[in-house]
This record gives sequence, structure tokens and C-alpha cells, in this order.
Amino acid sequence: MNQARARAHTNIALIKYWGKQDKALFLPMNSSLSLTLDAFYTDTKVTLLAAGEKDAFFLNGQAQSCQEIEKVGAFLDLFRQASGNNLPARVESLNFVPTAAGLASSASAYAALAAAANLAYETDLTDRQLSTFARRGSGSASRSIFGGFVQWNKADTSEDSYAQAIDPADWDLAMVMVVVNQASKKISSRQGMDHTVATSPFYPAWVATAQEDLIAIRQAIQAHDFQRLGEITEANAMKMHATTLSANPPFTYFEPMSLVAQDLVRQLRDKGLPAYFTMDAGPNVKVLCRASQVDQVKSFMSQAFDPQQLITALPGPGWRQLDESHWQASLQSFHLRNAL
Ligand code: FM0
Repeated sequence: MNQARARAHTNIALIKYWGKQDKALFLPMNSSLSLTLDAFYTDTKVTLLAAGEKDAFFLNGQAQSCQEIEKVGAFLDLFRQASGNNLPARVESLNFVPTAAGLASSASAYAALAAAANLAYETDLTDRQLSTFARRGSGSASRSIFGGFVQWNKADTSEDSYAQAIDPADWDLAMVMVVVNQASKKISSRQGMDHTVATSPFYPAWVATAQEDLIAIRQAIQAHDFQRLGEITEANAMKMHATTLSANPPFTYFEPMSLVAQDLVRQLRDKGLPAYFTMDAGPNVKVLCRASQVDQVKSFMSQAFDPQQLITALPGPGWRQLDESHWQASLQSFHLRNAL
């Protein structure tokens, strides 16, 4: 097969990946745990070209710069090395991660690219191996290979730092994305975590307690204990953000409206409705709540946010292969969406 297509969904970490012990191999300082989401995904098609042609990369129908093509080419090299097939490839990706949501797409992007490249180059990787390949594009992409709750393991070698599915998350769970600011982030997660590892005196405490948080959240997931799940999620996010405040020079991803959203979530809890927040390397707030209570959460948050700033996501699946008719349907829906 010299052409293949795949879909992968984005994920939000409940126990954050924050810091690398090996930047070239994307080996993390701590294990992390995420929830894959149904609402946001990337579809990618990889077509092998004739020898002597050059790699090409189209994102959302647009030809990409040489720099972007080189990045994708370096990622494809992993598959060329593993397969012994050195042919160049044309990569076409469609991001169904609404830019309005201000959400990172690198997780779904590299997971979909890895899955499609694995098929096109006939590398024949298991999903576990595939997650180690996706990791080399963006750490969080390792987790988007799988659905539901996913753990990505810290390890000292590349083949041991894989992600694995731990629970289908089919127990009345949802996330409401509160879009505080759609602009792209000022300090990328990559820069932010490197700077924090290098300069924050709080960083060793982050690494030590992230492991404890992981063990505790695994127990909460196994017991389907929503309150514990939420408490650990929120506390872990706050600890991650404390490392940015203690970096030198300090920085923060919080914006005034992020704090407003956090406060509304606390008020919801005071009213007896269980909801907890998390935040990543940007100002948007993600509210973990019961799927059956999404309407109540949104209506409460609408005191300070417009309806289009509140986007619901449910637990989503792992990667899957798409056939050409799916790809064509995907292209059509992408163009329709953007024509509106
Ligand atoms: O997702 O440098 O994967 O666990 O989102 O590409 O490996 O974009 F903000 C926290 C994701 C970081 C937490 O970092 O970095 C998480 C974060 P890369 P990513």
C-alpha cells in the first residue's frame, strides 16, 4: 500500500506532561495521564512519491513552508529508517480542531501522521510502538494513539516510553472548553517547559508529586470516583502553573478571564455541582464535569462567557484508519465548515 489515511483525536492531560529529560527523543521527566476527546481531531493522508521527488506537506489545503516540510520530513525519516523504504511522501492534513477553540493540535496532528505513515510505509508497528513514534513529533501525541483515559510512561529509553489505554472513560464524563482567548499562545508548551525545568526551584517538587498524583488518579479512575478524579486533576494543573510563576524570569499562562472561569467552577462546586478545571500552556480553561450536567455547567458559565466560547467534548476513541471515501467526505466537510 503506498497511500493511507488516518484519523486521531486530541487529548487533554489530567496529570500534565511538563518537562523533558531528553529533548531529542522527547522523553518526559514524569509520567502523565490524559482523556482523549471526541470533538477535535486531525485527518491525514500520506502518499508515497517516486524516488527523486521531494516531500510535500499541505495543511488544511494550504502548501506549507520549507521549514514545515523539513519538520514533517524529519518525522517521516523515522518510518523510512524503520521500513528501509526511503521514498519521499506527500502529506495532506485536515485539522478539525477549531482555531476558535484555541486548542493545541500537535497531539492529534502527530498521532494521525504517525498512524498514516505506519500504513503507507508498511512499518507494521503495534499501537504501543506507534505511540513511541508519535511521541517523537510531540510528546502529547503519544497519548492520542489511544482512546479514553491514557497513561504515557516516563522511561529512560525510547521504546519504553509508550502510552497505553487504561480505561474507556465511559462513565458520564465530559469536558467543557472555556475559550478565553483564541490567539495562539505566546510561549509554546515546548519553550515553557524547557525554561521551567532549567530555572524553577519548584521543579523537583513537581516531578516528585506528579508521580504521587498519577498513582492517586489511577485509583480514582478504577473506582469511578469523580470527585477524587476532579480534585487531583485541578490540583495537578495548579502545581504545573506554579512552576511557571517560580521560573526565572517568571511567566504565566493565566489571563484575567482564566481566573474568572476558575472562580465560576469553584462557585459551581459550592452550589453542589461537581466540576473541576484544568489548564494547559494557554489561557483557556477546561472544565471536567458529568456529561449529564453539561447544560447546567454551560448555563452557569454563561454569566461571563458567550455560548460560542463554551464548547463541549466527550471522551473520544483512539486512532483509526480511513478509506478514500471517508477522506473525500472529510475534505468536503472541512470545506463546508470553512465556507460558513
Ligand atoms: O498535554 O514539546 O506535547 O500533558 O499540554 O511537543 O513535546 O505540546 F501545557 C501542558 C504538552 C504540554 C501538558 O506539550 O510538547 C500535556 C501540556 P512537545 P507538547
